[in-house]
Amino acid sequence: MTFRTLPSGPVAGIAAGVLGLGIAELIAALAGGASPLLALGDRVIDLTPRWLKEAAVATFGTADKPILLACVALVTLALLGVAGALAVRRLPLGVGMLLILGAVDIAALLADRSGNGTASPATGIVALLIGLAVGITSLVLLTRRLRRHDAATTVATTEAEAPDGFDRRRFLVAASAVTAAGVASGVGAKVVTGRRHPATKVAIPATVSPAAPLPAGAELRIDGLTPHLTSVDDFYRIDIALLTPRLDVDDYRLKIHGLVENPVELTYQDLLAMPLYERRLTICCVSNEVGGDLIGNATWTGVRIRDVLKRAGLDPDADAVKSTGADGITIGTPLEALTDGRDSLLAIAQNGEPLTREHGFPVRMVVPGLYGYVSATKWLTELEVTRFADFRAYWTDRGWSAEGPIKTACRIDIPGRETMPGTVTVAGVAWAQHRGVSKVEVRIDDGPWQPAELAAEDSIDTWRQWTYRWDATEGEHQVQARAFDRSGRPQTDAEAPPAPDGATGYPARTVTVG
Ligand SMILES: Nc1nc2c(c(=O)[nH]1)N[C@H]1C(S)=C(S)[C@@H](COP(=O)(O)O)O[C@H]1N2
Ligand SMILES: [Mo]
Repeated sequence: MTFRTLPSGPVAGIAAGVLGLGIAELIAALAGGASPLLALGDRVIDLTPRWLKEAAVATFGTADKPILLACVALVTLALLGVAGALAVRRLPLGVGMLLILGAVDIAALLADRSGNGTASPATGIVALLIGLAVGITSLVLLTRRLRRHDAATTVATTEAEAPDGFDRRRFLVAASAVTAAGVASGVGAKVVTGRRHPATKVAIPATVSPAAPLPAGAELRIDGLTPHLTSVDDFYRIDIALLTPRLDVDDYRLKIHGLVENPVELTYQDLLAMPLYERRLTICCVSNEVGGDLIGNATWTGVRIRDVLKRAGLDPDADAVKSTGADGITIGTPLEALTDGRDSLLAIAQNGEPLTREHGFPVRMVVPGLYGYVSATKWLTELEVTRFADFRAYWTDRGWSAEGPIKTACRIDIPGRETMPGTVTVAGVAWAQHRGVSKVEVRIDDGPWQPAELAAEDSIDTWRQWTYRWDATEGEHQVQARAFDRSGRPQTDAEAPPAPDGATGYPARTVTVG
């Protein structure tokens, strides 16, 4: 089917819809409203069942969001096409369909969690209503001649079937112009939002407590082995933000409220003026599969969360902190993990540089020993001191455990699936955050478990490299590993998926030697 033979009804529907959406986006952007399109995308993310989300992440990795947006766009275009086809037959049907699509988007805007920090859902709804009016008007006008002769030809779709007085060329010119105007408005909206949030340069003041120097022997420098420190570029990224929030340090506010003696509001400057601590911490995603790479170790600089909570004064009844990110996420963290003396930080820098937007600029939480979904809130805007019994967080609402201590685990980095016979270096990383790794063992096929050599311990809050010399003989072999924490407990061999509180099982690799 070429453009010339495209059925006119759907073409009219799509053109009118694109213009309506483009206008809605542009008005929302100019007036500081929430984006109707992104609200829809957010809603789809939030309503996606867990199994489908896991399958999507497994298949597409971190490209899951662009792919989701493309799917939402395709489905929307298809529905607009149907609206156009209906409008040719009976106008009220086509208009009704646009109204239904508009209502769905209004519902999404009302439920919107993101608003990208500052955007107003109400303004987004007004923008959408104006866009809807423009879209309906365009649909009426574009299909007018197609409908006028409806009686003569029941379904006017292609040129051959077109009614008298219908100039297909003129129609296509009009439809293209309408579509182009819609696309131009959408591009304009993007430019406006980009302008409003210029990247801000910030300088990180000196810390009162720099990270301890890395012990000699903590970095084994083995080819193919994960480095002890993860660069920001290589650091995994997981979040529900369709559009990475852009927060401005000049109007940044962190609210601390709830079960406190006096609620506090801190600016970015207030945070910078507090004592800054620098620590290496390994953070990990609960969705990490056995052997997976959703884990990274960085140097974080920030304010201690307990110092901030002390300013507000804690109510003894509290047992949790519910934190909120500008993408609308809510995360529940045991109060104990924030006050028991471990290095829980409101981080402002990663590896010595201000946080990148992807990793939570300007302020995020990092908590030793807890999976990210219960502790590592990025784009942090709010800390509510509360009780676990009194709230549900984003992920706990979706079936994940309310508490998420990181499970003892390890990963085999090398060798790959094929190697030469002889002495082969087996190596990887092991972690048991806030308990510490005391031992890693390796097993070849059904042989005995053998101790691996451990790199020097950086701290109990970071992962630890390990290595093992294997006399590999020709053939196919299975290499397995397991880690022990400082209490002497090995990681469990019971295989479990990531949901609801972290995957378990020994990492294993089949290696062909020859
Ligand atoms: N605002 C916000 N913070 C968030 C999330 C999120 O979706 N939104 N995801 C959490 C999860 S599940 C993890 S594993 C870590 C990942 O942090 P990173 O992307 O910097 O590696 O961020 C946590 N903080
Ligand atoms: Mo995560």
